[in-house]
Amino acid sequence: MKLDVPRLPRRVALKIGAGLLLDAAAAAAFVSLRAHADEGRVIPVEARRFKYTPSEIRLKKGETVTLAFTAIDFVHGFSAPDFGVRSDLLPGRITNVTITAKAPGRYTFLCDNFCGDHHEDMNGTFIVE
Ligand SMILES: [Cu+2]
Repeated sequence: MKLDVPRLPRRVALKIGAGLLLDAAAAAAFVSLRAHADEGRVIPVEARRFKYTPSEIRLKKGETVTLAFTAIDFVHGFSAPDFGVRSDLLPGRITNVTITAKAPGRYTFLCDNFCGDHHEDMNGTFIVE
């Protein structure tokens, strides 16, 4: 007995395949947008000997933000002890650090990679309101 398996014409099969791929791409884009939205607004911060710009960053209580660091002249560090985060900031790339401002107050962040004579002056403040 011959099994009669229906076969889709090749062009239709290709179209269905492409459609599934597009759906997968759309779903992936949606997921990455969602992930991005959860990381809050993006605040660009430049790190160079011996300062961060901006050095004062205002946040709202409960706000989650992503700090997008660009190191200009050295592998600076970023350490925010009150937020339990630190990162190396490599020149030539953007380093993203996401933090959540839990309680109002002033919190210091600082460079924790020795970067020269005024390294200890390289710091900044989060002001959470
Ligand atoms: Cu530094």
